[in-house]
Amino acid sequence: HYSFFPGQPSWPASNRDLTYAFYENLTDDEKSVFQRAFDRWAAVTTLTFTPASSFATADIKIGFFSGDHGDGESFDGVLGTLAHAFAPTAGLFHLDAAENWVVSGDISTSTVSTAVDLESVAVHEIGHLLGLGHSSVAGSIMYPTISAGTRRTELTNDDIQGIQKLY
Ligand code: TQI
Ligand code: ZN
Ligand code: ZN
Repeated sequence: HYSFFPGQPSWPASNRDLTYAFYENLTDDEKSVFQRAFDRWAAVTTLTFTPASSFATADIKIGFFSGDHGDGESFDGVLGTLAHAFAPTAGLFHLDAAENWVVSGDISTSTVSTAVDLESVAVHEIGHLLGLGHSSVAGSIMYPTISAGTRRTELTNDDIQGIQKLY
């Protein structure tokens, strides 16, 4: 079953058209992975996600960081922690720059044993950004573990029921 953060924080009804921006320049392929991940949640809620006109005013800030990057949650190199995102309305989504991120193409044919599918992680972390905690339903987007080398990007009924309680 789905869960929420303590106190069930969510984005307020006055701000359901959320904007996002990146700490650094990303390739168009990378940017489209994040937009696709946002679109999956937008499809089942009243939320919208649009690139921000300026970084400073963005609701959601996304970037790649290494090791200790100043928020008390250090990254740990290849595998282990892949990414983290904070509960609403912090809007911070950080990815471990040390991972062998698969941006496009088929992770199941990757020859890199430590490959991690960027879109799968993005869909999961956006769930956290929007207020979902972990789910006990194996195979759901918000299940806390994923098998290495797999892709998991489709919301399940459990993810949809959870997010629709919030939005
Ligand atoms: N990062 C953890 C996660 O996002 C960080 C974390 C642990 C966390 N407990 C939390 C974040 C509670 C919010 C609330 O779950 S991770 C997966 C999965 C990670 C793991 O790097 O371990 C995915 C990131 F589910 F596949 F194991 C993304 Cl998809
Ligand atoms: Zn961080
Ligand atoms: Zn998680």
